[in-house]
Amino acid sequence: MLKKGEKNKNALIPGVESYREGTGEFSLLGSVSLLSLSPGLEDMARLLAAYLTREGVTPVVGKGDHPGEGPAITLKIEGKAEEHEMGFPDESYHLEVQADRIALTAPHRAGLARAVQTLRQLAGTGTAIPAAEIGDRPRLPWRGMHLDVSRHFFSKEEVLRFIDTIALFRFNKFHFHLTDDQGWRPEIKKYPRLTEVGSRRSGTLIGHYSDKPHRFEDTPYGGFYTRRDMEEIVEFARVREIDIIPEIDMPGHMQAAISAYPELGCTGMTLEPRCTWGISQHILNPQETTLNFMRDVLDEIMDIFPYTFIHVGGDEAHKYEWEEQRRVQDRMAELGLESEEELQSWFISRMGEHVRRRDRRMIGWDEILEGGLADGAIVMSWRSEEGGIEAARLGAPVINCPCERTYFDYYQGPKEKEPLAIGGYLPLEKVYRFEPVPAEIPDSKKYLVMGSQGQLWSEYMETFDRVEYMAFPRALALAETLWCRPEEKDWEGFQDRLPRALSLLDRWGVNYHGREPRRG
Ligand code: TNX
Repeated sequence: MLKKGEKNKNALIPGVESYREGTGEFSLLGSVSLLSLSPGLEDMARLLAAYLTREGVTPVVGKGDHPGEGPAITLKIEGKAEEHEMGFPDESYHLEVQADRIALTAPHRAGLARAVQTLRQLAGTGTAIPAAEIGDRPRLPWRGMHLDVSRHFFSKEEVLRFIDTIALFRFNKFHFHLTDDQGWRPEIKKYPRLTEVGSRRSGTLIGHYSDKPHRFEDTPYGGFYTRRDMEEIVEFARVREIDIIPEIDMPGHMQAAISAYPELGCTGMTLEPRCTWGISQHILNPQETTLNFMRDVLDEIMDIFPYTFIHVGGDEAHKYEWEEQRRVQDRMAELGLESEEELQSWFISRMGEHVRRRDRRMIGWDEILEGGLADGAIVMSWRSEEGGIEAARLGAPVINCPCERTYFDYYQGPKEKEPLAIGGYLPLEKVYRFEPVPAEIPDSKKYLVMGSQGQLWSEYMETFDRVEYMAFPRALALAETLWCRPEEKDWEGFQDRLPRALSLLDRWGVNYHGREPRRG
């Protein structure tokens, strides 16, 4: 990691742990052979080849244990992977650039995937890469970005593009917020009405939710992902060693599903997917048929998304309907539960058991602590850091993503100069200075904090261009905060490196805050 005052020659974001300058440079003009020296790396070699082609290099992809004449780039699994106490793969890597060779080595594919992205950054800044030796590894294993595709829908192509952009900054988790009151996005074969009815709303709020009276744009709005789309997204992320965390938000935030299948709700009322923002008061009923329905949904989701972590939401569930409905009160009595919070906790616990049966782990927003934390659950602390501190005290793993530091739907500049956003104020420096492991957690429990992630709630992000505008460069600050150890972080150095990183975004056609308007 380059220290303050150094020239930040490599301009990498996140900064790397060690960088030693060599002599000479590897030219990016002309042809280069690209060799995978270990089995099973062909996909990664092809990915790197595609990146380099964009930089004007002509890569010839091959296999074998020994590069021939001429410049070559090699990929190899090498060394003993370190065991992580939470079971995450070793993401360390080594990258050596010489005049006619670039060697990428890592003990695990995950590290090699990070090395590929570091090389993608190095290649994107000129016609040659200066000789150097890089040794690198992340501080924290959970470095994520979240995207809400319910409030506004983003196409498969846009989602792929987003994953490819966050990969560039060595993120390794993509939290896919697939369902909410305003639209159900994943196709579920067993329950086709979820997308037939639940993916389309009749209109959308104009302006801010707090502007009264509410005005609506009456054009129907919708979109969903077919199973094939989701499989393609999974494959795209797999090559880049990014895990996708699908979220099916329950028992609140379910108005779109209840619109499609009214029997899931408490009142039997005919509903439509919600056209405005804010929180719906409609909630799932806690009958066994509803639980089975959700188990079926989770089964299909787990068939599509092969990763360990499954998110079941649990946030902001208004419990009025539970309080008012005789049927629900009877159910509570039958289950021996004393409060609606306990009922929510019971509901979430049933989902947790289901997920565990398939050897997966359940994540929920911090509200899942209320009424008792489900066994084995992981807590995503968003309202503040308190939920995370409490969860760690209970011995539960934590993703620490408090809104005041990680909500990229907040304003990033003076309100008068920015396009409409939800509110709040989260400038770049405040993201950079975020310490993801709360000091209040005793040292012996700090390992439970797996990391953090940036949230992109899309109420006020009508287009994908706006998503990128809100995400970048704040995601770069977060990436460095999660990758580098606190003593390696350096706000001035980060700012020096930023223009080069932004020029990479320009090269890849990614929008960001502070970008010069496109000409012509
Ligand atoms: C709270 S964060 C929500 C979302 C909203 C967001 C807006 C969380 C778990 N729930 O439903 O989109 O605030 O910032």
